[in-house]
Amino acid sequence: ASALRLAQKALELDWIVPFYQPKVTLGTGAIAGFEALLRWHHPRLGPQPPSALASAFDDPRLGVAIGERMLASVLRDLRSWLDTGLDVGTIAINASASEFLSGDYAERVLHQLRLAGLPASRLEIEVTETVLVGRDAANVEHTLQTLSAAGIKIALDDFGTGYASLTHLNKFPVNVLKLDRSFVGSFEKEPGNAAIVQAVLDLGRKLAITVVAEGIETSAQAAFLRDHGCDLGQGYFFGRPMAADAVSPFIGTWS
Ligand code: G
Ligand code: G
Ligand code: NA
Repeated sequence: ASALRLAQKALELDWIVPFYQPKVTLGTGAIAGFEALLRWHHPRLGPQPPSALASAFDDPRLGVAIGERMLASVLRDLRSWLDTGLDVGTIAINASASEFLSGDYAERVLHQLRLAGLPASRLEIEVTETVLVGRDAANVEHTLQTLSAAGIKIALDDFGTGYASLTHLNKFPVNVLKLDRSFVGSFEKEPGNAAIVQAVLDLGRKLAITVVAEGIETSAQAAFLRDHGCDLGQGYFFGRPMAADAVSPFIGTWS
């Protein structure tokens, strides 16, 4: 209940802001894009992680309202970056289950893109595999196909932590797998996890799906993943989630 009240307040007072975390092409070191991550801006305490709001993501009304606010802010930021000639690559946003299954999610995203005058190819949508499992399959399929046909990339988030995901890779238009950070953080100590990482990378290669490793914190992890054919990396080693106004300076000092 308190998460719902907080979410309501954050929406009313315009406390919801996207932070941006870089994704890096491991082979070249170039910035490939950013993931937008929700922060709520407490007037005294500053930017807060989304955990206190998490149960509001699942609320049919608030989940959709929060997602719409995030998308609008992200598209506004993207518009201003492109207008100033800054190449930020592809921007990924997270869709909660309540948003994704709301029935007209794809149409609303495409509508906002058109209003902002932005090409769909700039946008990637991250969904967890639990969003795709055991629900209204026709609805999921329609939403994925509509987004995909428009040129928006679909990423499967937290890959490897759910179940039944392999069937979804063939059934649905998935462009990106995000290898969960629980594997990335532990493969050096647990050989079993190194094997899982390798298996996911092989799978990605065979299905022509881009693999992003999440939670890279050390240069050794980045090197291992690069040497084993992982396309992209994300994590504190490359950069923490940052406010929109820090993105241009970050890109400026990167190369
Ligand atoms: O940013 P942080 O590391 O604290 O994110 C914690 C969790 O919240 C992650 O699983 C992330 O996917 C989720 N999350 C972050 N931003 C959003 C958002 O805008 N929408 C949804 N649905 N989930 C988000
Ligand atoms: O599941 P998703 O990819 O949306 O999760 C993103 C979450 O992971 C955010 O909360 C973000 O702050 C966090 N995160 C990003 N990079 C790292 C990292 O290198 N280490 C850890 N522990 N968390 C990270
Ligand atoms: Na995500």
